[in-house]
Amino acid sequence: MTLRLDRRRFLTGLGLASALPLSGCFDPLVASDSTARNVLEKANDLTYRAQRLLLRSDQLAPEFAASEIRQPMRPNGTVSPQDADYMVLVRENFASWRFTIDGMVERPMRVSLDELRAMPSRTQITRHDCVEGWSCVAKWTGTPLAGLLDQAGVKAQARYVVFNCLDTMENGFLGPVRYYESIDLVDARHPQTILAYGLNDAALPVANGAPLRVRVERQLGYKMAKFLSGITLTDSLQAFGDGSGGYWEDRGYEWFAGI
Ligand SMILES: Nc1nc2c(c(=O)[nH]1)N[C@H]1C(S)=C(S)[C@@H](COP(=O)(O)O)O[C@H]1N2
Ligand SMILES: [Mo]
Repeated sequence: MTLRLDRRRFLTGLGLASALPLSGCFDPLVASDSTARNVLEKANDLTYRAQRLLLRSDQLAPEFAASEIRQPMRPNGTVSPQDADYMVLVRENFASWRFTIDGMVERPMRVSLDELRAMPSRTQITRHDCVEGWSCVAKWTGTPLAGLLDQAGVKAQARYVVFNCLDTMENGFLGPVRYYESIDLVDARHPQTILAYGLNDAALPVANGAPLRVRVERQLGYKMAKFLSGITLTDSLQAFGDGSGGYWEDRGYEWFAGI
């Protein structure tokens, strides 16, 4: 517990990323002073609450014409997980892969890729904006997360969906950890929030997160967890990673990355 807190404090001390919105997907190396950090944290909280007030909860992100699709979708972050269990799944074309829904649900679930493909689907052509400053328009096909949440029955006290991933991030002396992310239930139930298994009319390639990745169209790219193994419903993000709600958030990025 002490170790966890110390790690947390240390990482928070490094958390410059919110001051450098275009700084990209790398560990911030420069320490910021804590006054600046507090101001930034308040600003992030304000951004979140302001956007939640201003954005109707079902307001859609822009969708594009097929002629605007950029081929191929530029991959970023992990593009080829080297985890042994993932490599086995690739070899067998994800036949034994299962998507698990656990935590604060009435009915925990384990679903195969075929079962996900048989559920109601949505296709959308949207723009992916990476914090590094590049964008890419692509066509995504998947099943709305809201439908799965209804099947599992979200308990009243749940506030967040945590996305569990299969790729391990090497991050030096802090040791390897798996990528993870989280969103609130407003975004989880948004009509464009889909668990995508298709990209540009083909099966989702490994580079872009096979067999399944989430699309959260009103936020930045790092929220859109790839290589999913499942989701956990929770009322607190504290027990996951270093407690800030995502791999990059634990390294100083904003939890609410609205665009
Ligand atoms: N599991 C996992 N998900 C991830 C990442 C990652 O490294 N691992 N990178 C994130 C970042 S920073 C971006 S911009 C997008 C990239 O998605 P793409 O490879 O389809 O372009 O995935 C996000 N989701
Ligand atoms: Mo990104």
